[in-house]
Amino acid sequence: MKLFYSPGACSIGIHILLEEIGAPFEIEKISLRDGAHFQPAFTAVNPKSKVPTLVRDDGSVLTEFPAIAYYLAQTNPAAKLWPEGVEAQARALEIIDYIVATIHMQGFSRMFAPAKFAPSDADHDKVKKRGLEIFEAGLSTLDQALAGKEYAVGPFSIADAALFYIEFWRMGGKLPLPANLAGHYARMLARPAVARVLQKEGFA
Ligand SMILES: N[C@@H](CCC(=O)N[C@@H](CS)C(=O)NCC(=O)O)C(=O)O
Repeated sequence: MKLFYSPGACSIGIHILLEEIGAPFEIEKISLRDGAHFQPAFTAVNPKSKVPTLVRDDGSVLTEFPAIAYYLAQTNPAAKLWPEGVEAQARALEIIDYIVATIHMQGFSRMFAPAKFAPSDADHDKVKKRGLEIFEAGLSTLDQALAGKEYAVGPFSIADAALFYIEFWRMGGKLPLPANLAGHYARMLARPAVARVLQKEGFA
């Protein structure tokens, strides 16, 4: 298996899941900053020009964070990445969808790619401001959901890998996290798999 990632992008969550599983895998850096995701060598693999992109052992390509996380969890049951019981499973999916579809796509994307939301440069500051509001409201909602919990829905699961990437973005910006997320982020940093990923992606 090979993961195409960009350092510190949302692909870091999938990278963590692969490290948690512990089976051999390859990684290939696609620097979003350098526009490598638009180069033919990568669009031939994923025409969506997005990371995470997973190429499986049979050569087939899987995209979209929730789909990749679900696939890895289901195909590696010993790693216990998929929560037990329908309630915890539904809650994990609820958190992942909120992170991907709302906090990331609606909030963070407005902050980092305002041109996708407003063609005129004159509107970009407003778009970025709205993105930050959505991002912060999302963090606050998730902080409440994490109250009294070590991990998102019980033991470590795919939901925690998604949570980590938005926590990482916040701390990368050196802005504080709300208390429950700060505790979760610290627990994530203490996991050996997370430490290995941060080192491999050039953050340690
Ligand atoms: N919905 C996708 C989002 C993936 C995504 O937007 N990834 C970002 C990096 S965090 C990316 O590749 N952006 C490049 C671009 O949009 O040009 C998923 O869940 O995997």
